Amino acid sequence: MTDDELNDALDRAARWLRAAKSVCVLTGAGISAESGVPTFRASDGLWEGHRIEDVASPDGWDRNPALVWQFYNARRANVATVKPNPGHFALVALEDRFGDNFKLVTQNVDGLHLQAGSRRVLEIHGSLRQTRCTVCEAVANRGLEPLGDAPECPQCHGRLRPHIVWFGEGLPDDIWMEAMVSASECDALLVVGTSAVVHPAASLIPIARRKGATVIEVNITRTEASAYADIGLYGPSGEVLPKLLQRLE
Ligand code: BV8
Repeated sequence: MTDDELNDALDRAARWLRAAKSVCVLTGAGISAESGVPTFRASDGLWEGHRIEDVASPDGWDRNPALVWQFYNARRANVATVKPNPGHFALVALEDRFGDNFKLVTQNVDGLHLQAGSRRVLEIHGSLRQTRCTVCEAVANRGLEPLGDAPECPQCHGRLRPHIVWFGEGLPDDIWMEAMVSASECDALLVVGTSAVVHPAASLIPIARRKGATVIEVNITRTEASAYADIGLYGPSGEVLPKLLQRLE
């Protein structure tokens, strides 16, 4: 996208956002790329030669729970070394502008939105910081401390698993319902750094569009979401989102 095309698209996006009463944002791995968190696409969906669906799934867990913990401990260790980037902070400023008429729905489990200061956040796929006991179901926030590849529940000594939604698992009903309500009631939906391939998260885009929301895509390339986008802002979100907020201010 040329600078002129981007500037024109930024002007149009800012106009829509100024007219909007409520805003919903859907983010994916791309918003954390500039912080140093690998995306799923970038690794061709592979981790150490394993298809991510194989380590991030109930079957993978049943087959080899230690391997699954190695996968998540590697990501926890990576996230412990990174910081939110200007893209995350721009969304904090957007939230300040819309207050309770704002919701940030993220597919990311890295916790960088909360770390940046976002408050109205729905982590629909869970968080790397949380564990769940496979026996007593206790959910605990363990931060990013190293956990080893067979951590036990401090209460019942049951085996702990990451409190994360794996492929083949349903999203928590309450969080998913809140996400669908936000997408169906917003005037503008920002779709940032997602390939929009994974469901049901990707279905929030046509839901918002069908309800008349303006869809604004921010990505370094076109995606499955582009067909629903009224405006495409193609560039790194860490550069494009601050420019969008500047235009709003
Ligand atoms: C379920 C947690 C049933 C784990 C994740 C309908 C159609 C097709 C398939 C399905 C369907 N319904 C269900 C399925 C199956 C499956 C699915 O969607 N498969 C896909 C692969 C086709 N869905 C499920 O299994 C879901 N569960 O259906 O259960 C059920 C229902 C009820 C009751 C019981 C059971 C669960 C899905 C959630 C799985 N968990 N994460 C973990 O993280 O380890 S999904 C995980 O992958 C992420 O959270 C995220 O959602 C997804 C990755 O997508 P992105 O975040 O978009 O990342 P990606 O790398 O793909 O793209 C990055 C983008 O950023 C790119 O576009 C790139 O261009 C851009 N980018 C890069 N750099 C930048 C940038 N953009 C801007 N700036 C930059 N600098």
